[in-house]
Amino acid sequence: MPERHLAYVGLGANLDDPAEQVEHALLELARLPCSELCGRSGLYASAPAGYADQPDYVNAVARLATDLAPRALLDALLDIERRHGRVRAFRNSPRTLDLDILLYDDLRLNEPGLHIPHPRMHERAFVLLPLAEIAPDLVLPGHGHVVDLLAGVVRDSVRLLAPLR
Ligand code: PH2
Ligand code: MG
Ligand code: MG
Repeated sequence: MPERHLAYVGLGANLDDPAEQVEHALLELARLPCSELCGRSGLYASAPAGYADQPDYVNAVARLATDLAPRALLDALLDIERRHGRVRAFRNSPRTLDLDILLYDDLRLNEPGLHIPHPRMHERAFVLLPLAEIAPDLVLPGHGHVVDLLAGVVRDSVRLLAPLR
């Protein structure tokens, strides 16, 4: 039997009803083959990082138990993005849906198109806040505890939009 892995996925959207895009993507993550959605954060509203002239984002983080290898998981996430009409116009351009593998067990991987941990997650409040909500004790390989990282980032542009009930 294949081994189960624990992966964290970052979700982001800022076009075409972003909250709905993210909620629907969470349903699709729950339907991934050989995988189980075993945690999710609430929805967070955040100011755009990297390219300012675009709408605010909705962000969330999901936890997956999965038998999929990192590359197979990435392909499945790109498929979901395509189904949401994702268009890649330029770096950090607005999007209907972005799904990023943040962490995969304690793996460190750098391959074309696949960098784990996600190279900028440790400095992004819109990732760290939802991640700390569902996994406060988590350690990012090479960077330390989520809660410590969170203490070092500016987080006033991120707010909880829709807590889980
Ligand atoms: N994603 C980016 C660039 N900037 N800003 C926010 N607030 N949220 C995001 O998900 C985001 C971003 C590139 O993936
Ligand atoms: Mg991203
Ligand atoms: Mg991405």
